[in-house]
Amino acid sequence: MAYFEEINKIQYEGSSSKNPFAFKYYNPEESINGKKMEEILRFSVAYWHTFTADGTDPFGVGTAIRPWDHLKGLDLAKARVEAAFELFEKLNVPFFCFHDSDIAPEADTLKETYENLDVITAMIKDYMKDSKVKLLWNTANMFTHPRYVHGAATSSNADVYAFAAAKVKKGLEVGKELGAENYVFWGGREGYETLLNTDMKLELDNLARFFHMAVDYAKEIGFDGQFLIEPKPKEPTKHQYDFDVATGHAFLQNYDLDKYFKFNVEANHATLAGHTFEHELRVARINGMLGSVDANQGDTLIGWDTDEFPTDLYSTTLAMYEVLQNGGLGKGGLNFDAKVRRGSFEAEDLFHAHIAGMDSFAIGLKVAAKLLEDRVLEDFVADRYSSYTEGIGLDIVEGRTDFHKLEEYALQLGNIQNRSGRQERLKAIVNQYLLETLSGK
Ligand code: XLS
Ligand code: CA
Ligand code: CA
Repeated sequence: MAYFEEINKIQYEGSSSKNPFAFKYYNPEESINGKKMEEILRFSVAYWHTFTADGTDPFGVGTAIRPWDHLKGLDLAKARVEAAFELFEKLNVPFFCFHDSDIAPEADTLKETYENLDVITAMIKDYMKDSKVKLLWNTANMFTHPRYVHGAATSSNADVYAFAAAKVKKGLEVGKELGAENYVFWGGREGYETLLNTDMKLELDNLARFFHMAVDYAKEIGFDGQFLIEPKPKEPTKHQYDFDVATGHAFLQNYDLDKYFKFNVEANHATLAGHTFEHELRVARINGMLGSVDANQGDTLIGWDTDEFPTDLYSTTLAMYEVLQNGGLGKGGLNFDAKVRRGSFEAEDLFHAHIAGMDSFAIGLKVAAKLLEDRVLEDFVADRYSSYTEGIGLDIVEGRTDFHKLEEYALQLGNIQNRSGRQERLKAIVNQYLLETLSGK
């Protein structure tokens, strides 16, 4: 059965196309620096936003109209798998991601929940056999059910901790079964509301123990996916332990976990942490910790995690600049952790949204590749720091100085001369590259 009958396979038609169901910039076969666009961008559909969510927001019930609305329980779960593979094929997206509870209903007991998961995992595995679509990552939902009221791996209740461990154990088994390239930990309830009732040290120690046990179990069963932590500063918890990449990195280093993990960086979580998307990507990249990306965007006028489809070309350009400088994303990808707006409630909006996101990242990729090819920012930055390539600067970076030598040098300095940072000029150049790419030059 087809769920999106009216919609045919989305093709690349070029920037002059007026067809709403066509890519204008995303051309999977196009070669950028000797690699196919498709291989660099590694797009992924987020199962929860596209097949499970219904448009509910903190003030209103769902608005989405979906062809599977009349179904319930496992029948509903199965219909979603069918619809998902239809959408993946039609959009020509190579990856998808899910939480355990997105694909199969949670039952009253853990054992029954496992049984539901087994049924749907087998079905997904079957669909994957006839498709080139792969699982970018899976994860465990350890935030929706009331048992996680005080957290999961940081809960004050050891029974909850054990339950969460069982969920992740099963998740790794499912990931292995489906050949997941990564496994994600996002700690939405791993944090605290007030220090008055919180043993922060015990919670952090327990979280680290949890991660070590996950690493051990992955080794035990031969799961070779990459482990990713997804930082977020707040929402739903007031203070989340994986606040941002820098905080998460310090945690991983503290507990001797940094060799087993990388980061899944989400644009909207960067915004909530008071950073730009490119800042978070840069911090991950320069520390060798950039694993994967949740490609969405936030809204500075709404204070929560709006998970919008990415359409800001400036942001996709600067993001792809980091990705290219990273030498690509390896096992990671660009996962659209993004939802259609509540007012975009028709099924075809799911296609418009993904097309917009894919085209926006394709443009970002092209502009970033051109900027890098012409060494626009590289040459400027290299020149800006040229004082470290000779004289006292070279002595500093090569470790030949101490405070005595630097003082001696400083005392004989006359008037210190600085040079302009040229921020406005650089922004104008980025705009020029963007507009040239858009006009097909
Ligand atoms: C929520 C997070 C979540 C993770 C996966 O804000 O983005 O969806 O990506 O649990
Ligand atoms: Ca996310
Ligand atoms: Ca989010």
